Amino acid sequence: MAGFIQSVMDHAVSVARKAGEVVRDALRDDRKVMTKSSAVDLVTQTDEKVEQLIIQSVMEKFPKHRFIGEESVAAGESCVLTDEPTWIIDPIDGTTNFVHAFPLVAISIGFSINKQVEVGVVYSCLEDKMFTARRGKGAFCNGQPLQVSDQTDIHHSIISTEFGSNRDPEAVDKMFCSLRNILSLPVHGVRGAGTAAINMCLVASGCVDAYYEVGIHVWDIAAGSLLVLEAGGVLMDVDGGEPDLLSRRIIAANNRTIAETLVKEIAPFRLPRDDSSPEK
Ligand code: LIP
Repeated sequence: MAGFIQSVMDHAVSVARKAGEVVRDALRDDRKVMTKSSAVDLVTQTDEKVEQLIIQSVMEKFPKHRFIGEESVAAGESCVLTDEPTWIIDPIDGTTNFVHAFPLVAISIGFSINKQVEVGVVYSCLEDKMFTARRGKGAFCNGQPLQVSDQTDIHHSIISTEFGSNRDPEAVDKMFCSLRNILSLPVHGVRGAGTAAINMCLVASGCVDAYYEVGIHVWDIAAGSLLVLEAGGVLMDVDGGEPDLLSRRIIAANNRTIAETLVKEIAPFRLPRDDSSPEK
């Protein structure tokens, strides 16, 4: 099993690096921007091209494995996580950043068996930072070990979050209520990388003490969730319960003290789960 997991990790790193070259090349071209669920939920042909590159490459080596890919789901494929070996892919995490040439763009590849993430790879391709984790084997950036911060005082912390593409007035009110509550604690600062995966890498790296978001999808956070855990951090639902990668809500923190403090300040709202059947 260990050899198999390592071969998955090696392949994920190799294909993420190839995908990063495609993304960097595409930045030099005009990017045809399309929209999905709303006028601010962006997708480009590069997102679709990179996802197909990754899926085709994996299928050649692991023909029986399953996939959950952001753009495949957007095209109508189901988003159901089974016990089968499954690659959970966000071809470009930070698509809005990519469209605007904002320099934080990641390829995020998680791999799960029995619904547990065993490998996480996040390639911040404009920084050339390869974040990797295998369950039980630690988390690394370009081969250097990662460790979350040891901060336990929320008043001395930096928190990251994103506002996503949801512009529903009630959702926006909840997001800003959470932000106001957290800023007023006070905290040292709030940041947003524009990509869930890189926000989680920053937690794993110890330079952000916690990241939370309501609205993300499993492909945004599968790889980053393992990076945070393997760097010594914790995952929690925004209501303090057990984390659920398909629930569209997450807190990824350096420790439970910081996470539980955020739970008290976040105004949660519910969204259809990633694996909920589309309304008829
Ligand atoms: C993005 C996430 C981010 C969220 C954005 C978007 P994408 O992923 O990384 O956390 O706020 O709405 O979902 O769409 O760039 O792959």
